[in-house]
Amino acid sequence: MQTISNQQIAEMLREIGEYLAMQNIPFKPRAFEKAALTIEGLEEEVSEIYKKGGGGKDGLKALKEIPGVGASIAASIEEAINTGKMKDLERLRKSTPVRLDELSRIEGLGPKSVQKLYKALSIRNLKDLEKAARAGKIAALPGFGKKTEENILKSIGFAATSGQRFFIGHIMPQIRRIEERLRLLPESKMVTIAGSARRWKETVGDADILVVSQKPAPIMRQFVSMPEVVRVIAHGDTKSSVKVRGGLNVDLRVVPEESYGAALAYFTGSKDHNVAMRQTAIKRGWKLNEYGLFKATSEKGRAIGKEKMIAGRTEAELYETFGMDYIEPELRENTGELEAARRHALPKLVGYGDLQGDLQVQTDWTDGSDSIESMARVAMARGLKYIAITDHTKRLAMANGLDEKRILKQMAEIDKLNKKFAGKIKILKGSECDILKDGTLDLPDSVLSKLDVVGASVHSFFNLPRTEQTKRIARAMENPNVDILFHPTGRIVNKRAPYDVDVEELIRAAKRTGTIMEIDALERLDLKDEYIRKCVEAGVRMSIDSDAHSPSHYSSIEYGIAQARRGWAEKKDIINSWPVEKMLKSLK
Ligand code: DGT
Ligand code: CA
Ligand code: CA
Ligand code: ZN
Repeated sequence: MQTISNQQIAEMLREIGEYLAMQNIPFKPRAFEKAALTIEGLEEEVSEIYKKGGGGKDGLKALKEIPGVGASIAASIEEAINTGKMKDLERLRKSTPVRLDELSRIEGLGPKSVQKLYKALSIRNLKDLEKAARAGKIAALPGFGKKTEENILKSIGFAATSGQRFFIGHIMPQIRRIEERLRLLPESKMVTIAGSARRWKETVGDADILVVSQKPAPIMRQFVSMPEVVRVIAHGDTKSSVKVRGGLNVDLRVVPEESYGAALAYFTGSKDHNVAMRQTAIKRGWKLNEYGLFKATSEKGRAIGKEKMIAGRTEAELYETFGMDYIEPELRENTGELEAARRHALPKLVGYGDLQGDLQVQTDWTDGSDSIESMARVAMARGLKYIAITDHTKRLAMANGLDEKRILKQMAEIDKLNKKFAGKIKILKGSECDILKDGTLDLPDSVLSKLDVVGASVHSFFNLPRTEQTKRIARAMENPNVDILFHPTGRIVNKRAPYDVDVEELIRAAKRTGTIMEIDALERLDLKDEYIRKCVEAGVRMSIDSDAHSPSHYSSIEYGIAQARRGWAEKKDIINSWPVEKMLKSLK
């Protein structure tokens, strides 16, 4: 049986939903989108859920227990697990000769505009689209215009340059499964993910895995014959390389235990960090490589051509021999971490278990999949002490955004739930309030002032000129009711470039106004690491939020924390690592 990833299943479901939306079928598209949202965030593989359920009829039943998955979607998922395909999707693809998977990656092109483009200009794929845009044909279409055409061309450029690397949030589960597979082999003594994935870089080019073993041959054999392997690129004695389903390349190295630390340091990188470490070694007359740290031995001051290994069994030992503190992988980018380690001045990074709350959570009051209560229960089960319910506001009509009346109703419901959950989890009243074009907000201050946590965010006018965009957002931050600037730059990793904005000016505005800057973990990683570090340096505080639209999305928190660590953030910088009272007091 092939193993199909959650991501692949989610993409298929989403594509079906988009085809249905193109045909103007009501409600159903939303159901597919919701199921896709849930599945891509699940920690357990759907194929495992099916298998564990017993496959067949019982497996199908297990699938139906996944929230948002009804009988017909479950049947499609079962098909995908068994055959790698969904008949409904194949049929839709055939009957609509448009490459929706390609075209809907272009920012601003929804299923309906794709259909218009097909009818008017016979645009079927990205190539057609680019040609038409370059010829100025799209600008001439009613409802499109010059601006849209420019954006399409910009977006095509972005898609072309960002396609080759994998978003860490999508690829990490697959890398971990391979790691787990290798760990189960009796010949492997230790297994560690290295490379950019260990550094939690936002995108990963290929996966690097290190195994300690005295018997590399059987490990190599089993590695190249894993079920997910689609191509063996190299099969050596201690080094192999494969391509797995979904397109990721995985490099495996087997090393002896005495070189483990040196090998891990080397293959963790980054390359720039390694080069700087090696130069430090050379300055001291040592030699550093993936086998260890060596010193030339001498007799009576003359080198005798032999080298003595002085460190390399563990990374800690390696850094210690250099007189440095241990450098966490997230910091190894040669951006000052070596000096800081020498001066014993490295930050004490916020830890993966340090978050007590989540300040951006959506529910079925708007475009989330689940009720406030079930989002709270799942948060509780994950060990969170508080969450802020931050549904969208009315300008986002597509997401059924809340107006004044509905948000007041929601607040009353939260009061009720808080009585029920007293002492277990605190539900905060919040909002993800739209920032309008002029920097004013989508809800009146009289309502915002009643909430515990107000996040403000940009969901429109992405293409304002830089100074105007910056002013607009800064104006929203000046509002005394705005506590957090949600996803400050609007980017989505690998999918959407940030809007043109002066982030340093926003950081200054945050400092001046006491606004918290968000690290939005779900798909966005916005702020990104370099801006997080600027916030840390400026003394601007941040929150790390899941932006969950379904319970499974809480798992994104891990990637948000990783990004914060890459930005040198400590607990003191992250307000939702604090107890709820202290966190609330720190808001405006
Ligand atoms: P990626 O795969 O592009 O996301 O980034 P990495 O960092 O995983 O890079 P990769 O897979 O090419 O190599 C893994 C590690 O091996 C890298 O982080 C550092 C080390 N490495 C690779 N090539 C070199 C090199 O030419 N010099 C040094 N010093 N280290 C290297
Ligand atoms: Ca790599
Ligand atoms: Ca590699
Ligand atoms: Zn949003």
